[in-house]
Amino acid sequence: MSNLRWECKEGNKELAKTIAEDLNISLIIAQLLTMRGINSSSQAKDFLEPNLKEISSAWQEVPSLKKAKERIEEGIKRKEKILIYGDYDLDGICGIAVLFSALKEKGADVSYFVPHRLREGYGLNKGAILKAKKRGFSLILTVDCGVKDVEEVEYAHSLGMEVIVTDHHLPSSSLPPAKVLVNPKLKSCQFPFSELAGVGVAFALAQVLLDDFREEDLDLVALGTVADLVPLWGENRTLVKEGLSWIKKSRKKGLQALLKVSGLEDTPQINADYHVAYILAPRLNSAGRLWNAAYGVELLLTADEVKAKRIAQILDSKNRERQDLQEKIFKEALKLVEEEIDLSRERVIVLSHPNWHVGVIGIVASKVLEVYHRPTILISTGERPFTPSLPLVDGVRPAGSYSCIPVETTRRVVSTGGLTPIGALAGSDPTAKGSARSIEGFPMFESLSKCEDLLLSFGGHKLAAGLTIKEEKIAEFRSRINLIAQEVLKEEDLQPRLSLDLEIELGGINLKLLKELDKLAPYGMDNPLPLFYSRGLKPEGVRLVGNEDKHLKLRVRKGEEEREVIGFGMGGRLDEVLGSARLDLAFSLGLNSWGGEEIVQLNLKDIKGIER
Ligand SMILES: [Mn+2]
Repeated sequence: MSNLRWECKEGNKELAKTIAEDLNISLIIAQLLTMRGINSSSQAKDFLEPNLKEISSAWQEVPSLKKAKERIEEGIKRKEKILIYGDYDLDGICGIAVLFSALKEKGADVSYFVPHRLREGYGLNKGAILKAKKRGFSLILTVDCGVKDVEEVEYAHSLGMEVIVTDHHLPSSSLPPAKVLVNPKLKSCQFPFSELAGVGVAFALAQVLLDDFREEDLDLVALGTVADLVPLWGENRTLVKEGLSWIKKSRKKGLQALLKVSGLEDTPQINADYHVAYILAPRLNSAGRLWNAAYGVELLLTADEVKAKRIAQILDSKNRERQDLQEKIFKEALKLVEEEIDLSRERVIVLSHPNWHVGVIGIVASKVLEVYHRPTILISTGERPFTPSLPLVDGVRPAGSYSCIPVETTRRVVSTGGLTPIGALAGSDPTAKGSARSIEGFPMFESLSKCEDLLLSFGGHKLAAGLTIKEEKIAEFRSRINLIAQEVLKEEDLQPRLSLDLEIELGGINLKLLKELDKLAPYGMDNPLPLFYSRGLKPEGVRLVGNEDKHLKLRVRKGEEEREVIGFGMGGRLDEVLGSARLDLAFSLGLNSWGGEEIVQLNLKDIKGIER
């Protein structure tokens, strides 16, 4: 039985009619546009026909970008050693790669550095800055981080270095005293669009720096922007739409190798919501999660085919390792919920466990949230396994990076295994690290703010956040955040919902519609894949297909019309379908091509059966 509450939107039919007539598009497309916040024909036109040229000329006029360019050019002239200091997630590593190759092209003496996710954590840190100073760097250029690192930027200054911060995160009340601050979220920076990802900001700087719009680097902009879950609107949509088409024709050896190892070599067009989000991004991110993100950067930069192939293979196997680890922690978490949590009393799930891998607890928290549909916070305590940032693995060494292990730790090899000859290091740490995911109705960052006195640090936004806490404070934190939830969260907030766009009759579902829908892609944050529903359908030819009968396949009929339906991973709902005389289905539309024939297929999202 479906426990999802279907929420059907209305859209603005009058407006949709006008837009459809003005732009000569179908009413369905126009309706979907109004549901995505479009409220005029000209907005609809901008959305459907993104314009790269406009973006690039607008960036040339951004004062902070011009200032950054001046400082970098000065550094190149003076033969300064420049360090690009970026974040370890995909947004960060794509941004590093874009700026690194731009600076190389300008003839700069440039290296890059990515902090170790588990040992050093997010953002600038003093240990790494000191190492950079000792190695003779005098200019640090951040990517996707730095806007909150007031103390660290001051520290760099005290050592006689200068910092250019490029970031897209929301600044706190005090800004770092950087030489130049480039952040579209800052009004003073005068960006035309405030929602760029870190790689978008890096790309903007690169093109101002080079006086050239390097379209071939839009492949990296697309990857980072989609993975960072920024809204796929405005400039982001334009960059991603163009960038996706560059991924397949990329001349970057690393991307070619990654496509091959991911089985996407023969896919004609890479899409955002599946190929990037579920196949490419997790592989590229696995380096930073379980290993060292510098290898991700290296893959994106290398011109060496053999090396590219090798790193791509390692990332692929790291990704599998990550999946196994994630699965193991997920099972442990579900067991803990059953044993320790009274769901009728506690609306926020707070679990802690020693040795949970901090690189994956965020993903597991979202999976637990999906099961119970309530805010979930997973905390790893005590000795945590982490992999070292050794610069040489399997004969591959990131050439443009410099290795930096700022914090001396007592090392103890606790396990070996996997493809690479590295064991996990363990250092005991009194600080427990947590990852939080939330639902609509419980703004996580705000709620954590109310627990500030119990936390060592926290950061994030409405739906996702990270925190550190002393182990002995966890119990108190758990009861406090649940008290907050008692006030804030309503019973109905805990009911999982499925947000649907439009009701459609089977007769309206055809290849022409599918082609038209393509105009709305790329799908992602704030521009979801359109979901439809149809009512009173008669099921026919119901069967299970695929590995372990995982998937549900059937035909549905209403009157003269009949369509194919596939429910990926919905094999468990077989009895429900068999026991129903009529079905209401929620679905997206996809293409199924076999034997040279193309048909539209309904990709099932949910079923509501009407019993026999
Ligand atoms: Mn980012």
